[in-house]
Amino acid sequence: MPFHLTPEQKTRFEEDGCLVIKGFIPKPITQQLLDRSKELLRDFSLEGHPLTVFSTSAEEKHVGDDYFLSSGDKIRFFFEQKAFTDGKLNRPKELAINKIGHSLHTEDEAFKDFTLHNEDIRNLAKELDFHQDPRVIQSMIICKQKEVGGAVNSHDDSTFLYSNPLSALGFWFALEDATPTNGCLSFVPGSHKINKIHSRLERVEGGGTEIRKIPLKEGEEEVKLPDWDGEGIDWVAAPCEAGDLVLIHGSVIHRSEANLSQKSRFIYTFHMIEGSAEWDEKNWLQPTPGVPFTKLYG
Ligand SMILES: O=C(O)CCC(=O)C(=O)O
Repeated sequence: MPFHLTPEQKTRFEEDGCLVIKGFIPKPITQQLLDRSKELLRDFSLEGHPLTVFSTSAEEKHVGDDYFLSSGDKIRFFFEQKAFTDGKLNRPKELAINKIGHSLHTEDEAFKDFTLHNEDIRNLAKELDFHQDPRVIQSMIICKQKEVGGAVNSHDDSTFLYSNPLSALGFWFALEDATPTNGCLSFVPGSHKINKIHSRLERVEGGGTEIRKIPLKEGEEEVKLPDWDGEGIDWVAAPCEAGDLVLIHGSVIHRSEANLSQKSRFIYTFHMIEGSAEWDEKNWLQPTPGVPFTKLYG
C-alpha cells in the first residue's frame, strides 16, 4: 500500500510545524539502513582524518574547517566532543562519531535508493504540498552515541539552510528507538508561526562560518523573539520507535538532549528546499557541478 497523508496529519503539521508519522519505514528497510550506517562507521579510515568535532554547544564556534566545509558532496565523519580525552580518542571510532554527512543521498547506494527512489517519500511530499519542485540538498546520519552523544541546542533549520523565500523542510527517520532517555527530539509546537529567521549561518572570508544577523529590509522592525529555553515555553517531546518519521518545518524550534544512556539513537535525516527559491552563495552548503541539489521528482 503506497503511503498517504491523512487530512488530520496535514493539519497537524501546518499547526505544529512538526509531525510524527508512525511506522513510515518498513522494519526490514529500517534495519538495512541501520546496518549500512554501522558498516560506514566500521569501514572509514582514521588515517589522515583531521578528527573534526561537531557540536552545537554555546561555547563552541560552529565547525568550519575545510573537512566540514567541503563535505556537501561527500560522505564524511564528524566526531563527538566527549569522545576525546587529552586530545586522544577515548573509545573505538565506531562509538565516537557524532554524525556522517552531508551527501549520503547521492554518494551511498542504500541511502540514495531510500531517499530518491522512494514512492512513499514522493507521495508524502506531493500530499504535503510544501514544495512545488523539491530539491534534496543534504543528508546525514546522526548517531547520538551512547554515553557521549552531544545535545543539539534549540534552533530552527532555516538559520542553517537559508533560502529566499524560506523553504527548508526536514525529514528525520528514527533508525533506532528515540526516547527521552537517549535524546529524542523536542519541539515548541506552533513556534514556526511566530519565529522570525533573523540570523543565518554564513561562510566567512578567510575560512570558517559564523551566525550573522540578516540585515533588516527598509521599514522592517526587529521582532523580539521569546527566550525559547526560558520560563513558560511549552516544549513537547517526540519519542519515536525505529521506522517512525518526523517532519520538521524550517522555522519550528526544536532540540535534543545529550545521550548519557547505554543505548545509541541512530537517525537518518535529509532536508529539502523549493527548487525556485534563491540559494545564497554565503550559505555554508553549496551545490557542486558533480553533485547539484537533487530533484525529488526527477
Ligand atoms: O537528531 C537530532 O538530535 C537533532 C536533529 C536536528 O536538529 C535537525 O535535523 O534539524
